[in-house]
Amino acid sequence: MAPERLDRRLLRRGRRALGDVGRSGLGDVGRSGLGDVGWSGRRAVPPPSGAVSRRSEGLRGCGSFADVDRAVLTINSRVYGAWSLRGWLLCRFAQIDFDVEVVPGSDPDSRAELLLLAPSFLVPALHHRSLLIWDTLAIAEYLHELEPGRPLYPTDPARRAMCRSVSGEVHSGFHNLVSALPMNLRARNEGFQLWSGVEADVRRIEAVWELCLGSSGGPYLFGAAPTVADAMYAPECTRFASYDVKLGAAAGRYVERILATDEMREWAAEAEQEPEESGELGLEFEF
Ligand SMILES: N[C@@H](CCC(=O)N[C@@H](CS)C(=O)NCC(=O)O)C(=O)O
Repeated sequence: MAPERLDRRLLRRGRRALGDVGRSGLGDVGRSGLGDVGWSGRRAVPPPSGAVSRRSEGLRGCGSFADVDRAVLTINSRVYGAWSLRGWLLCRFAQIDFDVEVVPGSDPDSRAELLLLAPSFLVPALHHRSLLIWDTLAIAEYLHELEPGRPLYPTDPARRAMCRSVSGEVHSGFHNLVSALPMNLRARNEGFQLWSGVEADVRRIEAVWELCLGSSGGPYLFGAAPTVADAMYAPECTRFASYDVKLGAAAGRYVERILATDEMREWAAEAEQEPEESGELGLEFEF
């Protein structure tokens, strides 16, 4: 979209959204004009009573959001969004009450607007109380510290350190796997050929799982309850199933177990309802 067209849209939306902000009781309205615009275009209309309102300036500072009790997790796609899935699982595993807002990554208008409003915008992002928390591991740490229904890390310090280590590996690595096998819950690629770089990532993931399951006894990576590590590796389970990746017995059982959890079934069922149009990007990128 041409920048000037986008500017005009934002100005129009800004004028409408300023009214919304007033209605939602945020106060301190209109200081910076566009800086106070509602977060996504879909919030340009007055939100229903009790709905969440946000301000884009909050993305540059954690404390300037409407104070809401019920958290809102922003994701981009249930079919293609590996990071979205991780963030959603963390919220489910932590047993918090939350709503989901989907901002489709394939819609050029909404992408352009999000980037213009907040260049660092990434999903998942969790809005809870007056905070916006982005980056999946930051969300994990936040939820863990919240002392929710269920702790997200093992209680034993040594096992907690290991859980953080293997979760960090997903966060910073497996680039070959991510680019060659994008998460796509609609894909079924029988006999998919892996190149050696992907093969190395797959074998490393298998080794991590075997180590964790061997020392914890399973069924989850760190024992009886799911932790951050299970959320981080869940998209890899879907990839291995989608791309027909051959695994050893323990890793294969782990994939089946994760895909059969209530949480993954619920996610997959909702993914089936997702409109087809977000497909283009999913073929090439993980998002
Ligand atoms: N390290 C980030 C990765 C998040 C990420 O890359 N998110 C993608 C989509 S899943 C994103 O928002 N990309 C920017 C964009 O699509 O505009 C995290 O842990 O949350």
